[in-house]
Amino acid sequence: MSIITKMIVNADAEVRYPTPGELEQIKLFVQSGDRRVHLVQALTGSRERIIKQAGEQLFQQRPNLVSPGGNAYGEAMTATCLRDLDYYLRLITYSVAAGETTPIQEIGVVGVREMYRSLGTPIESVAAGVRAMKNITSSMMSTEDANEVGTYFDYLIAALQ
Ligand SMILES: CCC1=C(C)/C(=C/C2=NC(=C\c3[nH]c(/C=C4\NC(=O)[C@H](C)[C@H]4CC)c(C)c3CCC(=O)O)/C(CCC(=O)O)=C2C)NC1=O
Repeated sequence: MSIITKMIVNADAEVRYPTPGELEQIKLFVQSGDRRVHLVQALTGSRERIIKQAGEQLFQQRPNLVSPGGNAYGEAMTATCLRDLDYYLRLITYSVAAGETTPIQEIGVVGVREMYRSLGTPIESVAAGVRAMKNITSSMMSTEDANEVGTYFDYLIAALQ
């Protein structure tokens, strides 16, 4: 839920007008809008590079994944693995835009353990792939931008441990 939707739901549940504190939060959210849009554009514009390099790093660190018997072995499975990284980077852009972790949580985290277990995909290696995306992204950005985006990567990495 966005911060504005949340404010409306909370206020309406108590049949009251928005509080000064809620309005202050909305003001901060609006003021940070240009920044968030700029970060989403940076991530979106570099998505192919981020995913390609993260895949290379992951398979270099964990060659078993792409060896016979590995979950990402063979062209189609490797492509599906990179697609999952793309899915997660996309969810990160949603969360950066919304200024909160809810999109990552609701779309990409709920039930993910069971899902990867049933696919035989080692979830800690998915986390390693996301960590590689974080490092590549950080190296392309200012420290301030990298810190802001980094909080969403960290949230996702922790959820995939
Ligand atoms: C946006 C939310 C969302 C997520 C997260 C998602 C993940 C997701 N990954 C899948 C498969 C897969 N995911 C991987 C991923 C990997 N294997 C590895 O060894 C690596 C560690 C890793 C890449 C980093 C692979 C190889 C498959 C195919 C497994 C198979 O078909 O046996 C599948 C099964 C169906 C399909 O193939 O599309 C789903 C649903 N789908 C979604 O809608």
